Amino acid sequence: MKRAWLMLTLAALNGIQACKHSHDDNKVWSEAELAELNAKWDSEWAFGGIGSFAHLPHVKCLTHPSETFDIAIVGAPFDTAVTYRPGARFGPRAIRHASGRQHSLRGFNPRTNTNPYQTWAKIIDCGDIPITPIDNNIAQRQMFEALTELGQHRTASSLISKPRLMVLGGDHSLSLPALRALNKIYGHEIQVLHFDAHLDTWDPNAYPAYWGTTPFNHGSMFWLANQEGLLSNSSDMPSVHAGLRTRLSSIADFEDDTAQNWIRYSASDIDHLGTEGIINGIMDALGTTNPIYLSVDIDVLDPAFAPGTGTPEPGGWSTREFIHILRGIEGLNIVGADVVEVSPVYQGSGEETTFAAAQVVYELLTSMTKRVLHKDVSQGSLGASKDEL
Ligand SMILES: *[C@@H]1O[C@H](CO)[C@@H](O)[C@H](O)[C@H]1NC(C)=O
Ligand SMILES: [Mn+2]
Repeated sequence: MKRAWLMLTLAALNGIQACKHSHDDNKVWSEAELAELNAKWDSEWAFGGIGSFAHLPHVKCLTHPSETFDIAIVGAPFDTAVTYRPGARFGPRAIRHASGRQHSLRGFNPRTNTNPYQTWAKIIDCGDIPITPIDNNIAQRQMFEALTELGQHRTASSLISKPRLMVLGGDHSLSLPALRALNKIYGHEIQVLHFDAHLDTWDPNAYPAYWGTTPFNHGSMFWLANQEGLLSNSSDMPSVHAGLRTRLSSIADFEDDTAQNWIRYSASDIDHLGTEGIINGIMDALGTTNPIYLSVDIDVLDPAFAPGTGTPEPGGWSTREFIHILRGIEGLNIVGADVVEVSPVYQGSGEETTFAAAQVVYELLTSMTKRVLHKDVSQGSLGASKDEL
């Protein structure tokens, strides 16, 4: 008996000793030990990790109001305002997935000689706005309130006074709550640069309306934005569409669009103006100081390059041509941007659409971070005021 008891006791003691190999709650980890853990385990392969955009740190910023950042990646998985193929609610996840090969350690962009993930700007992935797929009135409020909140977080850098928002859509209607949020944050109307096959300035009242109209949809949000006074009406502060090629109801659609203070570049303008002509036209219209909201509907690309979208239109730009144009407009003062209408279920198994969308985001982040660096160098000051409205 005694012997058995002794053995049990020894076994128990052994057990206690074995426990010593697991973490002691009171252990204080030295800097060196933590550094070693980081060196061993902190890296992520392109195909690994939980799946934030470009492996950036993820914080649920909406529940962490004191989190600081200079650029927030935020998903708006919403697609119940579309008129044709749905599915863009799956866009943010799929774009993040495709962004896996972007990494701060391999993010250097030779066109600017900068790595957008290693500049003055703290870029984080704020996650998704939880948006109801059931009720678009509630959905609009959720997007507006969330983007207003995010756009008022404190910045990490003193180079800018308000953080930039980079929204992953989602259908295109989300640009309206985004513009409302910017209007609330800056207290001023704004200009939009809009890449799209479609105008999206359609007056919802111009259509048969026996059953009533639903102005909040992905083809009328810029019409609503104009009605609400969110966009500038002044002729020296127009907004610009580029990449257009949609069929119209009649030429009156263009007249309505012009009356809403838009300038238009069609997809085929690239054939006679070239990418440089389009770039110059955009820069002449928008300048380098006015705050700009940049909205990229992925259907601006030809369906050969981006079939994963809700309303594809043949005859668009190639991904390479579009990226060249984006690089040419890097001088714009982009205060917010979106990449929308990415509907992964319709893309090919090579995931070309989401790779294109992730690359567009990377180019925009490059331009947003390079611009302030450049301003810093050229003006020799870190003043934020010129960068704001
Ligand atoms: C621009 O014009 C529209 C239509 O007349 C109007 O509703 C809107 O408030 C105007 N915007 C501004 C900023 O004044
Ligand atoms: Mn659109």
